[in-house]
Amino acid sequence: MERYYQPEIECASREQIKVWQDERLVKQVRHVWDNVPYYRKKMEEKGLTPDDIQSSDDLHKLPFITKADLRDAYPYGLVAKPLKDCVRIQSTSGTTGKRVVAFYTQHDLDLWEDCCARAIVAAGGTNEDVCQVSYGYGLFTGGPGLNGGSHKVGCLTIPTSSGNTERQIMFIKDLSATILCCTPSYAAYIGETMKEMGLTPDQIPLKAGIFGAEAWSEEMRQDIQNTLGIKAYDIYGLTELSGPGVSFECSAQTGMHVNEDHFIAEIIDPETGEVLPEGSKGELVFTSITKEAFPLLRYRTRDICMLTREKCSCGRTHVKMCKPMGRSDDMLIIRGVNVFPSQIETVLLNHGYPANYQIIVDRVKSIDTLDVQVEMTPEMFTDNMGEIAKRQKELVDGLRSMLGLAAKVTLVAPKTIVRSEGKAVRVIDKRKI
Ligand code: DLL
Repeated sequence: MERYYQPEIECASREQIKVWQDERLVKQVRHVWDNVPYYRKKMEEKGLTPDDIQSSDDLHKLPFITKADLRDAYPYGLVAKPLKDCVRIQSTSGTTGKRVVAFYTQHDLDLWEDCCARAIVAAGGTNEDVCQVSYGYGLFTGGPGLNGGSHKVGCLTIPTSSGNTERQIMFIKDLSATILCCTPSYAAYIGETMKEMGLTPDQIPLKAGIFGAEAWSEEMRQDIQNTLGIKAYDIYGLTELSGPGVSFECSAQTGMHVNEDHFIAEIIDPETGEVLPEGSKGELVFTSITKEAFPLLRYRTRDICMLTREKCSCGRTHVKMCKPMGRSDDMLIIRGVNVFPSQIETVLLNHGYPANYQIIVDRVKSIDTLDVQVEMTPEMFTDNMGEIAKRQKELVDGLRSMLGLAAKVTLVAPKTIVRSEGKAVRVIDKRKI
C-alpha cells in the first residue's frame, strides 16, 4: 500500500494545485518586488509590475533568473528577508566560478524538510526505519536536507556523512540500517566494497535507497538494486531552490513528482527561451512560490528534461519529471556532435561493465579526441591482449552507434579508476585548459 507524508497535498486535485500555485505566485511576486531591488529592476526592464501577474498563467511574462544573476548579486543581492530572520546558508559544491550561496529562514528549512520527508515516505520509510544519511554534511545540501526529512518521518537517523566506507558498512550492519541516502556513485561504491567483504544482498538489512545529486542511468539503478538487494529511488534538487526534494520518485519508479505546492516547473527551449508544451524535451525552469529568504522566479536550471502529467499508479497528482538527461552546460561538443556523458554510461552498462569510467576529451592537431577509460570487473579481468582488443572494439562499435562518433576505448584493470564518495567526476575536458 502506497503511503504519503502529506496525502492531502501529494494527492490533491489538479484544480486545487492550480489554486495554490496562483495564490502563492501572486504573493511571491509582490514579496520580491517589495524586498529585492535586483528583481524589481529586472521586472521594470520588462515593463512589468506585480499587477501584471494575476495567476500562474502569467508566469511566462516574468524574466528568467540565471546562474549569472546569482553571481552578479552575490552574496546578499537576492535575499528577500532581513538577515536577522535568516538562520542558515547552504552552498553549491561548484568547482568553477563563485559558489552559489542560498539563504533560509526557519520556515524555509521546515518546508524543505517536509519535501525530503515526502521522498523518504515515498520510498517506504516510516518511524520504524533506520535511515543512514551518507550524503556530505556541511555546505552541501544533501546531508542536511535528508537528515531533516528523516527526523520528520521519525526514522532513527544515522548522520554518517560521506566517506570512511568500511565504517558506513559497519553501521549499516550493526544498527540494521534499512534506508540509505547518498549519491548513486557512492551507493555503487558501497555495494562494491560490501561484495569484496563477502557480504551478499540478503545479509544486508537495507531495503531502500534514496539516491540523487547527479545523473544516473536506469542500468546503474538495476546494478545498485541487485548488489544491495534494495529498491533504489531517485531524488532531485538544487541548492538554489533549497536542495534535495524539489522532486522525488514514488513506487512507480518512472520519474520524479515535483513538489508543485512549492515549485512551479516549466520546460523551455534553451535557445529561444520559449515555453514548450508538455512532453517536450528542453531546459527545466523552476519558480519557488513558498520560499521566504531566497525566492527565485523562473530559475534556469540548465538541466535537460521532460515533464508529464500522465496519471501515476502511486496516486500522487503532482507533475512528474523524467531523469535529467544531462545538463545543457555539461553537454560535450565533440567534433560538432552533442554528447551527454549519460549516453556513454548507457553503452558501457549495457555491455556489462560497471559504472566506473572516465571520459577524457582533448584536442590534438585541432581535432577533438574522445577517450573512454572503462574498468573491468574482477570477473571479466584478463591479460589476454586479443580478448581485450576484441572487447574494446565491441565498445567502440556500441559508442559509434549511440553517438555517431568514433571514440577510443581503453579497458583498465579493476580498481584503477578513483571512486567517488560524493558527486562523481566523470569527464576530464583537457581542451578548456
Ligand atoms: O545536488 C542537491 C541534491 C542533494 C539533490 C542530494 C539530490 C540529493 P547541487 O549541488 O546544487 O544540489 O546540484 C544541483 O545536480 O541542477 C542537477 O544537474 C544535478 N542533480 C541533482 N539531482 C539529480 C538527479 C544537489 N536526481 C544539480 N539526477 C542539478 C540527475 C541531478 N541530476
